[in-house]
Amino acid sequence: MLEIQLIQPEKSPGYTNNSRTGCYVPLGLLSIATYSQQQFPNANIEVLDGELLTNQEIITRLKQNAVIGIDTKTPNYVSALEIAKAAKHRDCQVIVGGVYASAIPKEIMSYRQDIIDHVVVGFGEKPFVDIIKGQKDRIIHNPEPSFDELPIPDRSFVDFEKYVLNFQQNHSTWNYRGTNIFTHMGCKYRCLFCSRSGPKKVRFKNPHKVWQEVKNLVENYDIGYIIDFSDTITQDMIALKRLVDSKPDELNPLFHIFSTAEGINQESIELFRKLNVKHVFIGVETGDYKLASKISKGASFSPRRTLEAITLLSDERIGITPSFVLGLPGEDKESLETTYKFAKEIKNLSGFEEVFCSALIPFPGSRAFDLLMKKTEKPNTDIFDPEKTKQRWIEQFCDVDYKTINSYVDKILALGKYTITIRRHN
Ligand code: B12
Repeated sequence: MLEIQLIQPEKSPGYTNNSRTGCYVPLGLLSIATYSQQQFPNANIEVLDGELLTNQEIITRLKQNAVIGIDTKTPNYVSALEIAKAAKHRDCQVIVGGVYASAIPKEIMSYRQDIIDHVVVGFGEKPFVDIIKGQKDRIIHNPEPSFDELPIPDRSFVDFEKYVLNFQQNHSTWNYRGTNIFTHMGCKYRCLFCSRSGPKKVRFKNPHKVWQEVKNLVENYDIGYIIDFSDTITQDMIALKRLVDSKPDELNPLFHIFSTAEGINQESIELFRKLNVKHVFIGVETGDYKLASKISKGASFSPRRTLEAITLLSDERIGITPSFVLGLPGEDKESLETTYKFAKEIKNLSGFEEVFCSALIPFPGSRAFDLLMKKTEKPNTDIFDPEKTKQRWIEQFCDVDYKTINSYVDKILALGKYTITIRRHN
């Protein structure tokens, strides 16, 4: 029998958990699992998630001669390699995909051809099935999504209730049964630090299909809070309006969405109200005007514009999750202090509970990574450890040291109750 195991590795050794850990189902893998099951009805398909299992537990469960698909992110790539190696020992076929593999497919293929058979760049559903059917190319590109042809991800491949309970436990004051979906992919902005591998132009899913998925989550899983983990929902107002207009009246879960400050105005606030938006994740990044102008987050991006957007949301009683990136080019002690004061001002204005803050990580695939590689010598490796790359970036681009930046990360995180960061502790 065809055995397929789809895996999100545990974060690499030393990378810590945060308030999001174990709360959200691995949707990309669920989508690949659902499509593969449709194509191979007799296959035995399993999804193993390193947000709930240790890498060791995952390795113990690997089957002999299975097809193994591994999702890669920069902070889990070392763990991904550990799994790939163990899978090869069991004569498995090993396929990797996800944001990290999509950014450096050639490096991966040249350093890991002994343990990795194929790298998929972009959307994985069809290429994964093609490989099982015999496609021989080692690197396969699929940059455009095929939302209309793909089935709705089937949540029964995972222990869905476990994620919902973790979400409740990790966000105790919200007391919602929450889960994640996505409505679109791709982003028109080119933020310095972003490495999301989506299509160049934003693509929204068919709104009726989105509501069908939401209906299923509300009616069959008793979900009351939906986190749309897409890129930025206000970047195409026509598509957003279409989504809102096709919402069935009787379907009213709360929504958590992502938006840039630029996209928040009276028109979008009106749509948020109709959508029942409870929280907006908003990239504040910095309180410093000069640094803000260097990020490429839209022509109007500035701390003033951000404050206007948050004021509009707060007046409407819509909560926010602000996100800060410290260590922008030219960052110094003074700009860090300015950003910290700005974060406190935002706290007073909005009373936020959830906050994201990290030192800038030049993820492969981001402009920051390219800038760093241009300035220093590109190491001969396929492993770009986030913490090390972060330190090299700070040395090259900032006028303040790593330790001081981290102390400000901690100060900003301390303003929130639910905190999200990416850092390795040794
Ligand atoms: C939701 C989310 C999470 C959730 C759920 C994770 C999940 N697997 O779905 C949670 C909160 C748990 C999470 C955790 C982390 N995340 Co996260 N996450 C996201 C987010 C916002 C959306 C992902 C999503 O659902 N996309 C929709 C689905 C359908 O697409 P997809 O997952 O990308 O999968 C498609 C393709 O990538 C590809 N694919 C993926 N895997 C595979 C595997 C194979 C074999 C194949 C063939 C193809 C393939 O095919 C899929 C279907 O088309 C993205 C940002 C974004 N907008 O993409 C960040 C993002 C992917 N996460 C990121 C990071 C850093 C993390 C953490 C390390 C953070 C942390 N310290 O906790 C952890 C790592 C957890 C782990 N154990 O590996 C970064 C990755 C940056 C990078 N280049 O490495 C991103 C890009 C956000 C960012 N900072 O910009 N994340």
